[in-house]
Amino acid sequence: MRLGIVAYPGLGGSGVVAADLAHRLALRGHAVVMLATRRPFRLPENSPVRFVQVELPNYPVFPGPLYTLSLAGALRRAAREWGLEVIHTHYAIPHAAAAHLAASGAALVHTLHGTDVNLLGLDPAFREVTALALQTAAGVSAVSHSLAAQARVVYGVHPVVIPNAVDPERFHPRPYLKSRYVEAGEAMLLHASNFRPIKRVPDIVRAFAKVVRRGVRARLVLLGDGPEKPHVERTVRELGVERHVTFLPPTQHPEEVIGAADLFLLHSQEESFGLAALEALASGVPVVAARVGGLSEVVRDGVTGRLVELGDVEAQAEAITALLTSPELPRMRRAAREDAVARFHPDSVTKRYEALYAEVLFKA
Ligand code: GMT
Repeated sequence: MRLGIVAYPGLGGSGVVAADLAHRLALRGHAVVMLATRRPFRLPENSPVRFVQVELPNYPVFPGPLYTLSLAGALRRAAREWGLEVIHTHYAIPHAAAAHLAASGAALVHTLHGTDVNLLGLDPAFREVTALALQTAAGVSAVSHSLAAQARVVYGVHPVVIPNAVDPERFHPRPYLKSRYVEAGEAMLLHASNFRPIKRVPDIVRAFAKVVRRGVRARLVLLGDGPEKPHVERTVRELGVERHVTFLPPTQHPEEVIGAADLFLLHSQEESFGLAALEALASGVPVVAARVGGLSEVVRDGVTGRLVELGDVEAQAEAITALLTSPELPRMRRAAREDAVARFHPDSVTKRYEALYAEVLFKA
């Protein structure tokens, strides 16, 4: 097939999912063009995917760069030049509307990722036009059942659920790297994200401080960067746990940090899927997280991790302490990896997207 894939190129999960998918599809023999404002950081240098840069021309008469319009133009040109049969966008706002506007003749498939439904999708500035684009598309998918249910309410569409995938060859246990990050005898607790307010990273620091106060020897490694980082640093200082916390900048090789951890922590306000949690599970690292959105579809409570109520920092601290001291931890680590590999293997997920493309082309 000749496929065009659209995504945000940054650190966000939707861009990672799109770039990984584009690369796997190209390796399976499809002609794949990826369109974004810059080369997605997760697209390998030697990838057979062709990259087309979406320019952002700005003129004094505009209130700002017109991303939607330039993307629509780039899609129309790419569809003509490469004979695209399917255009597949990741993150609906504004990608679904831009693809609709391009009227390129390719079948349109849109994958919903999270805040494009339950946050920005609620904004009257975006909702109606995005709903129109989704309702008239050939196919819509969502990364979890929880998000699909929200999309039915917000946009009046019935997405097929295709979960995100994790590469088990890349994300696997790496306990031999633990000494890079923590001292001997310390447990390594990891959180990785883009430090946006929705991630509630200060709550993770609060739970961690309670764990330390219980006398557990542990280090919290915070991997990533984003707007909330100053707030997180302040919380670390206020709780007096500076000596026990390490900040790491974003890396091209998160697998080397994730695979070394003992537990992965999340306390997001909303999480349609939780790609980082899945990467942890595949790395044999159980997850302790707030029970929100699609996380209960990724983490099996009591089997591959523990889920606590949102905002219950005390319960999260208790769950962390109990797991670190439990003889069950090695069994949970094995279960985490086995479950991630069995349910979220890239081969099966890629085949599900191929089946969706085949279905929309058949209907066209
Ligand atoms: O929706 C967002 O907030 C951004 C998006 C992204 O681009 O990172 O994240 C969402 O998509 C990821 C990939 O499908 C999911 O793993 C994240 O759970 C989801 N984020 C939220 O729902 C907050």
